[in-house]
Amino acid sequence: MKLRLRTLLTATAAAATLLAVGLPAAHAQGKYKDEYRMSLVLGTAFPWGQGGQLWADKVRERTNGRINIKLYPGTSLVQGDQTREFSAIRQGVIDMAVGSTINWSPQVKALNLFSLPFLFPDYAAVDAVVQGEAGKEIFKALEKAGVQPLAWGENGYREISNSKHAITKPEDLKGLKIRVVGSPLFLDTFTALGANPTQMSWADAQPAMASKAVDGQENPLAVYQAAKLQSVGQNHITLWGYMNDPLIFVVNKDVWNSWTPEDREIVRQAAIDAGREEIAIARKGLVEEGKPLVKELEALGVTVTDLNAEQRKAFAEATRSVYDKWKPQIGTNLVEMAEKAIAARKQ
Ligand code: X2X
Repeated sequence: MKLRLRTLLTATAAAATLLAVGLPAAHAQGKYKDEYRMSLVLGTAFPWGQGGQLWADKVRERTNGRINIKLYPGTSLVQGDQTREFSAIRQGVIDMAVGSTINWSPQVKALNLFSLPFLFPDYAAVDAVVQGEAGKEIFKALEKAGVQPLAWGENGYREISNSKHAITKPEDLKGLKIRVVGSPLFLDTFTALGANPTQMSWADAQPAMASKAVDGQENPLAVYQAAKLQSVGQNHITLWGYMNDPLIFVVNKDVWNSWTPEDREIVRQAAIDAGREEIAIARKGLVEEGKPLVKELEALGVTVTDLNAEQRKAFAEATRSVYDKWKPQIGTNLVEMAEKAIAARKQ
């Protein structure tokens, strides 16, 4: 009897061990949802939204429909409030997103790196940072903040436009009411330039331009073109390349953990592929000889001022105090990592 009980106990323990080994994976991989909600600020008329669509299509195709993603542009899952998007991803109101570093920078300090005025002289500098060590550090910061980062995309170099006059020197910005995204670094930059910055969401920005409640804004030329900002009086654009706004493909942590390792790998690779394609779309018309996109905007009657190196330097000098103030807040190590990658870039 004693022996039989022991045998039984041993067998039970063995079964329990087997279960325990098998269970974590089974537990972690929960039920798949019928639909996953992807948040975006800009829809498929823009490179940003096209990046989201490419990602969703590749995932659906490569998982044979196991993972079905629906796009929610206009940050509609957070009622258009871009700066609340990151918290909503973390909390699971949003399953996944292709988001701007600017919009998430209030929650993830490291993301302010990209808003440091005049850090990125050219696209090679952007690539050296996001695809290098600094990019990996930023992904670690995002993971620590509670989301799963997968790949980089790009909104683009943010150029300034306004309805009043051509801007060639910092003094030209004096007193201009400029709409900026809800991130404190932008208030510092535009205040340093003598402008009058005002924070509002993208949804509010367009009516504000139309009613002349604001004089200007800053966004990539591809955004200007698709949003037809010439039709809300933004007739002057200055190419100053003061910052580049990358996009990041992310997934909510619980959603990520609910997928099998194979599906996670499919979603990650699809994000990397979609990101690469999206970056090419975002740069289209700006990297070819003669910048065809600039020509297209000029053909609409828009004045495009391309700053020369010396003019650009005047803006960089006028905002140097902002760079110096924010460097320790972002993390001196991270900023120096980026500066070194930029200095060592292949051009
Ligand atoms: O609001 C903007 O300016 C936009 C669309 O570029 C971002 O979401 C950062």
